[in-house]
Amino acid sequence: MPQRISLTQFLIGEQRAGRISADLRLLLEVVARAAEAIGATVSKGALVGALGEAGTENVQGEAQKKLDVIANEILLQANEWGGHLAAMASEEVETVCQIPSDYPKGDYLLLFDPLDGSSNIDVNVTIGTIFSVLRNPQAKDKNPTEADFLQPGHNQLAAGYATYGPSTQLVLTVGNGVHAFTLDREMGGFIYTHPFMTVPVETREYAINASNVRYWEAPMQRYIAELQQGKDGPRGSDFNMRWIASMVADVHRVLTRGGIFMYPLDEKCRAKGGKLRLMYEANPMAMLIEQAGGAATTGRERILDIVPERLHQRVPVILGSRAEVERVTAYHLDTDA
Ligand code: AHM
Ligand code: MG
Repeated sequence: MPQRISLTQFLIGEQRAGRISADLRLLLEVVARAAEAIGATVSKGALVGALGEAGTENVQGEAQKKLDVIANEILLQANEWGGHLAAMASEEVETVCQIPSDYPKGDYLLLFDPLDGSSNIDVNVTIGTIFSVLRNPQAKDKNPTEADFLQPGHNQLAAGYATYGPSTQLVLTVGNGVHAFTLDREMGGFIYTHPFMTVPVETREYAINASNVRYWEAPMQRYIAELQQGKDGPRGSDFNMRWIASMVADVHRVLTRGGIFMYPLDEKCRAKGGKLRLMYEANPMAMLIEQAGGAATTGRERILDIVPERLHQRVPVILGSRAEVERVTAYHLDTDA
């Protein structure tokens, strides 16, 4: 039998290679343990009363599901006492989540979407947790402010997600490729199963919520119309479409077998800047995709170069196989010119 490498062993290797500090290793272990706990609750579902509405709204005016609230609590509680974090930020919380004063503070800022794909919770379809790690630019004795979080995505020290699907997987980058780990539900703990994941440059598969077609901008309408014409159109080839409506699950497919994932700007979300959130959805996914050899843009600029203005800022997202992302970007730049 091949030797099983645990997440802990992998992270110790990264630490010995000088790619992560001891505190960042602890942080990633704690996030993994929180994901394990969230995954356990997700898999029990109705048995533990975890499905359905929470009856509350988050800061973005979205109705919260019970699992949004549970996952957020698990992540906050798991990460507040270890001494590795300066502060946290969550999709479910309006402003910075400070470390309680009884605990020591560390050098890192952790951002997360505790439960991504909320619309899929009650229908037993894959959902996940997305996270991003930044360095705290402030002195340790100060409480970080929102401004300390507003760093471009290329500053991320680590990024990843967990998927709660047929198996629970943790997908991670610390800037040296993308690595995935599968949870051993019986023995406990994540096992290293997918080293150096790569996104093929070419693809014949795309993911977009096509019900928004009439709200898209012209370059996006042109791109999708060409794909839909398949063999008979200018691309001369048939394309396949998938849309799970859980970004984690759609991006996981792109990381596994290639593809292009798009939540572009449209007339419905223009006032907000887009649908997906920059700091805890777009940035970590963009870092993963770039680390796997793919590309990630808004259609007009590289996602990782955006200087954030707000914690909950939204952006258009186009990511995946490089050749297709470059084509979509070229269509946008053509139209703008
Ligand atoms: P959420 O974080 O509240 O679940 O929202 C983000 C999700 C993404 O996972 C997914 O790509 C998108 O929203 C789906 O949107 P739509 O329902 O418009 O297709
Ligand atoms: Mg989300």
